[in-house]
Order: sequence, then structure tokens, then C-alpha cells
Amino acid sequence: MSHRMSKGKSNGAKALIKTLTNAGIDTCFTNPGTSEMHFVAALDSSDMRAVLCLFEGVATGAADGYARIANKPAATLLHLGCGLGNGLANLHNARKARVPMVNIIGDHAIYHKQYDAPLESDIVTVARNVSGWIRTSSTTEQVGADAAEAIEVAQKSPQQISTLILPADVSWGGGGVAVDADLTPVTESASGTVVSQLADILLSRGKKTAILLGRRVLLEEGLIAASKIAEKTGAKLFTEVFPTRLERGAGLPNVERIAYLSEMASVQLSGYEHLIIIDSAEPVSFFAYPGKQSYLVPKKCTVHHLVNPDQDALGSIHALVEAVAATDVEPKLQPADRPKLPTGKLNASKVCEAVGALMPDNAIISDEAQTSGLKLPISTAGAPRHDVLTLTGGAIGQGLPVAVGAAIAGKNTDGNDTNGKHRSVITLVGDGSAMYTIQSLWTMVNENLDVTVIVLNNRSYAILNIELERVGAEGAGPKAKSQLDLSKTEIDFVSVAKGMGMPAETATTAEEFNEALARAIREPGPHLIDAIVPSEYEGLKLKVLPHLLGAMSKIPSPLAKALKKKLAP
Ligand SMILES: Cc1ncc(C[n+]2csc(CCOP(=O)(O)OP(=O)(O)O)c2C)c(N)n1
Ligand SMILES: [Mg+2]
Repeated sequence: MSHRMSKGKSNGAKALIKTLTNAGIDTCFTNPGTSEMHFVAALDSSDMRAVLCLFEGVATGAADGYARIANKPAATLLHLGCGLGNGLANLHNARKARVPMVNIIGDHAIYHKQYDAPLESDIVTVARNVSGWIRTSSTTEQVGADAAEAIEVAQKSPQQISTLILPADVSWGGGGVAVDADLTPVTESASGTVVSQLADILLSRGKKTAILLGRRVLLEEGLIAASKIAEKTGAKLFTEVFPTRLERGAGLPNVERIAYLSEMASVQLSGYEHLIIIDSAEPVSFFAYPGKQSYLVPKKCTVHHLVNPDQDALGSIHALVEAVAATDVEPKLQPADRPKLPTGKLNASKVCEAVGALMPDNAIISDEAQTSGLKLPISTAGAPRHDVLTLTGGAIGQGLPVAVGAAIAGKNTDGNDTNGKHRSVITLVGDGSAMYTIQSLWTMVNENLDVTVIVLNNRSYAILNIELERVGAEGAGPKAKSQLDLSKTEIDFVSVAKGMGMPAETATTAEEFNEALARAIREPGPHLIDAIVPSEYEGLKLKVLPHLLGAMSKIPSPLAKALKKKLAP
């Protein structure tokens, strides 16, 4: 890669930051230590916005949320192998989301490493799990060029995580040179042969065909193109289970998501002879279950990929629209339609209905509601246009940090996004999930972010109660159940939030919840609502669920599809 050097000479840290800001990377989520002090000091002479996070998992999740909305990387600044390790779960989610990110990991000075000082550890081993590119900058002169390469690798397709390790002496040394990264986009589309083969399949009406949409075709442009294809050819549209960013709401195509529960996903995919995948992984079960399918594509169904991750997915879907002669076809758009405000004792479905009824225009939803969010897609389908960000890698503790990053990306310093529209963030998070990265609340307050946090407090790892039944583990008694139970020591999220300076209230009725949500949306800045809800699956319902799921593969497909709709609309 060729890099242009800028003239000014500085220390390594300044050259590094200038290289980042030259490439438009102007936000850094930090949790620094001694080895990063020169980087921290260099912030003041830079255009970098630095956002302090009180746990590295918040910083990495925030960088992920930021990238999903800004469509460019944020940087993280983390402290050696241990800091990076603390951030790993959300780096994993970001890797699965295929978002760009540039991690700067401070390290001991090169000459200090031989002494195996207390914080000395193998950073590369930790980084390798999640990074497509890793380098330790070995000289101050080189650090700008290294950073430029890190940025290029992160930003170009397929977008990924770069990790640049910055030894303290490289950071403080003189002779650093800022470098302009080469950000020329790659424009190669799917080959004409692939496009025409897929067009032939789509146009051969006798064949039942489904299209699975992912990653880069889940925003308006891609969804409209996909809907035109579906309207023209009769193909069924699906989206991947956990989209990085899905644009939804009134005026957009409403595409059915593949279900998390593999028994349901199998039902959704049953009967199709061709599955055309556009920028998504092939559907597989999250976990293996005794006697159940891991690979969810039906045996007689042929899988086709329109693009590989390096290729231009949007350009390719447009080519497919043309190849099936659907350019002038009207896409099927979701009409505006909101649920009524719920009443009575609060439960998770009512929380979802209230969100659908009250969410503002152009909102961003970060969804980590787990079992309590089952009704969210249906309750918000006809709400004003919004983005949904989901748990791409299944490592929980992601919803709150992603909300931090999304709020920062959706709002520039004068309170507007780049389109001049304010974007408020609503995050729905299970009580269990919330506790992994609860420090996010502090950053929301410290940065005065317009985030409404809804904790779906069922005092349980409810989903694991379902999984316990599903995996067929035998002999689970009180000891086992206590590992999934959060009710003995109740978490008072209102006190937790208030302890970090965030206005918060509890809701136990739908009326209280409606009022709290309306207020949180109306007032700028962060708010938390502790929504006390029962688990969606308890008692008999919980006992029956695995049997219903097991029956799905045995009953006729139309019946199974109806049952799936009833359980997870
Ligand atoms: C990093 C990580 N640790 C543990 C898990 C296992 N896990 C999946 S869901 C879950 C509990 C979720 O509880 P909560 O957020 O309260 O949602 P609920 O199941 O009650 O709806 C746990 C512990 C995981 N997925 N990722
Ligand atoms: Mg829970």
C-alpha cells in the first residue's frame, strides 16, 4: 500500500492520532493506563473526541455501535493484554458484525519487556481471536504508516478489526510522521455469470426460492432492491437472525427475520429448493442439541451466494434487480401502524407495544432484550423509520455499550446527525445482560447521551431456563436452577442508575411504563426504566415449549409455520 507522508514531525502518539483523524477516525473510546499516557497527552493537540469508558467491554462495544451507525471505524485505546482481554467479548460481537474498528493497545516500552513486569503479557495471542490484522509498531518513524495500514484494512471490504500495539517508547519517541491512509473504495461486483444464473433461478417460477439478506443489504437501498426482486419473482425474503444494522418501519420493506430457535428456523426454511444468500452467513443453529440439525438449510435446498464479503453487495443486488427486469416494479412497503398503548399489569409484550407506540422518528434501537424482546419486531413494524442493532455474536453485555456508540455516532456536537435529524437511542436489555457492562450508564451520563435504557427485569437468566429444557440435560434440581436465578438477591436498577447520576424510575404497570417512556423520550439526556416483568416462559408454558419445538419437524409444514408464527410472530 502506498502512503503519503505529511511534513510535521512529532512524537509517535501525535503522529498516530493525526493519522487517525486524517482518515476521518475522530472518535476514540478509551480506558487508558500508564503505557498509554503519551497518547492521552496528545489528545489535547488533536481533533480526536475521546470518550472515557469505565470497563474495556464498554469501550469495544461502543466502538462497534459507533461503526454500525457512522459506517466508519472508531478507535479504542486499551491497556495492554489485560485491558484488551476485558474488551474481548464485544470485540467478538464486532467481528461477527463485520464492522470496522481500529484498536490501539498500549504496551510496555520495548526494552522493558524482557523483565516480565507485572502487566507484561502476550497481547498478540489475545488480539488474534478477533483481529484480521495485528501489528506491533517497532519504531516511532513507522507508527504513522502502521496506523494507516490498520485503518485501510479495517475500512475496506470485508470490513474488520485491526489491532495496533503501541509500545510506550515508540509512543513517546521523536520523529513520528502522520500518514494519509488510502481509503479508495473497492467496487468489484458479483460476476455477470453469477448474476444471470441467479436471475434464471429466480425467474423459473416452478422452483420455490428464498433470499436471505444480511449485513450490507439491510438498509433502505438494499431492502427496496430485494423487495423489487421478491415482488417480481415470488421469492420469499428473510434477514439473518442477528443483523448488524437493520432499517425498519413505515415506508420500508418489512422482512421476516430467521428465528433464534433452530427448530423455528428450520420451519421457516422448509420447502425451499433454492436459497440465495446475499451478504450473510449460511443459517446454522446457535448450538448443537442432541438429535437436532446444526445446519439449517433443508437437505434438498441448493445454496447460492450472490457476493463474497470482498465484493460490493449493493452494486450486485442492483445488478440482480436489472437481470430479473424488476427495475420498475413497486417494492412492497410497510404501512404506518402503531400498537395501542398497553394497560394493566406490566409484562414484556406490553413493554414492546409501548415502545412501538411511542418511539420517535429516526430512532436507533439497540436490542438485547433476549426472551423479553420476542414481540419487539411485530410491535415496531409500522412505527416510524428506525434502525435496529442486534447481538451479532451472541456474547451478552453488548446492548448498553452499543447504545453508547450509536448515540455518539447519531449525534454530532450540536445535537444533530449529519442529515440534520436528531437520533435518539432506545435500548432494551435483559437484567442479566445489563449487569455485564452496567458501567455503560456512567458514560451515557458523562457524555450526556440521549439514550433511554429499558431494563427488562424478570429477575432471571430466563433464556437459559428454556435452554436447560431444550438440551435435554438430566437431573437439574435446585442447585442447577439457582445458577439461572436472579431473584434471591434482587437488583435495584433505579439505585444503580442513580448511583451513576442517571435519572431512573421503576414501572410495574403498563400505565407507569408508558408515562416513564414518554418522559424519557421527551427529555433530552439519558434515562433508565426498570421494567419489572415476569419471564415470558414460566411454569407450564416453559415445560410445554420444548415439546412444541420438537413437534415442529414432525407436523405438516403449513401447520408448523402457523405454530412458529404463534410462538414468535
Ligand atoms: C459472554 C456471555 N456469557 C454468557 C452467556 C450465556 N447467556 C446467554 S443469555 C444469558 C442470560 C440472559 O439473561 P437476561 O439478559 O436477563 O435475559 P432473559 O434470558 O432473562 O430474557 C446468559 C448468561 C453469553 N451468551 N455470553
Ligand atoms: Mg432476565
